[in-house]
Amino acid sequence: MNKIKELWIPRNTRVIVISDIHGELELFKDLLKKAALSPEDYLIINGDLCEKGSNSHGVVHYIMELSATNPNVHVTEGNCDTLVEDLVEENPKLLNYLRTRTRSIIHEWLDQIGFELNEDTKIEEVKQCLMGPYSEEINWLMGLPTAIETNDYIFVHAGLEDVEDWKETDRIKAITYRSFLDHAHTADKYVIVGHWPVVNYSSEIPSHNPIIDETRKIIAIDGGNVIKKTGQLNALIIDRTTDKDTFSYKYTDHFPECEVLEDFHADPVLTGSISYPSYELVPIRKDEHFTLCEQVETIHRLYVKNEYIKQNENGQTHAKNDLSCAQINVQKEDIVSLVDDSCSGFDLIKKDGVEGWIVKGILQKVDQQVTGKVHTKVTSYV
Ligand SMILES: [Mn+2]
Repeated sequence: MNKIKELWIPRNTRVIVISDIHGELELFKDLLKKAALSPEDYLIINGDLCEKGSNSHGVVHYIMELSATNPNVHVTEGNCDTLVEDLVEENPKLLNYLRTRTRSIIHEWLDQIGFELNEDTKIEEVKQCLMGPYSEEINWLMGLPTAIETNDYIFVHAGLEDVEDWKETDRIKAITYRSFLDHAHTADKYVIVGHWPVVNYSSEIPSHNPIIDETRKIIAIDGGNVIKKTGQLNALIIDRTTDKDTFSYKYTDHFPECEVLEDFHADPVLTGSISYPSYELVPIRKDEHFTLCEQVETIHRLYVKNEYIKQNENGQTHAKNDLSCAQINVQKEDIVSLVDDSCSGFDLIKKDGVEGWIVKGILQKVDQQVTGKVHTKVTSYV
């Protein structure tokens, strides 16, 4: 890759890292409030600002503003942000992409200028009508670095190749690498990536929280926002004190918050999760609320919530979705997010980014205005 930006980040400062915003402007703004971003903090946006969510243009604009007005805001490119390159290079494949995806920054731009795509539209026409009004955004996106190297960290959207000099990593691989935590790299610094939802790495109770792997020197932060039904937008917070760095995180999602009214003790037999693409199941025993199943691909035995099991026309049994098969402990006065209260006997919740079932009837919705879900005072950005 040849677009590597060098950056020196001093000690006694905070670094906030957010990736994979995917057009979710309101979640992003809420997250900056939750992380209490101040102008002295460094803010790194680690790729995939646009596509898949409802307001890609809004996110790109907001971050362009932030980086123009604060020298501590830095952005890397993600695979979804390179779409504008296909436009500029008049790649006809972009039209196929636009015909199958409804949510794209290109669709938003075309809507804004009242241009309708039809079967005869040529890529040259699309380019011609967008380059005038949106040249500033297009040039900004195309100028983003692939990686940012600081004194202690490397920020890159998806990963690095395991080659002698990490800077030789192929640019496309750097922004599309799958499952980077299962690989290795040769850099002598922590590599911080997004792109691959961390819940895909969960083996027991599914968690959407950042994973810090001290041995491999990798931090994976993609909470699966937009991509996973139960995902979230994560902010990794690096506190740089005089002698060491410590890590913490905050997240936002679209689920309503509830207060727990009494303790619930999870049945430890109910653990594990189902995730794409291992949906095929063989039912063994059906109980009132859960069915003991064998997951065909992994031969794991899992208790799957009855409402999430379906049969296809060939009589095969499948899970409907990615899903937690775990129960989790909660205590009176915990604040949790309610993911699904439509099933019998149990509600699906997230507690501190971890997803599982608790018995029905012990949650009370929190009035978010009154309790001040987002209570942190923010100084300059939002
Ligand atoms: Mn990506």
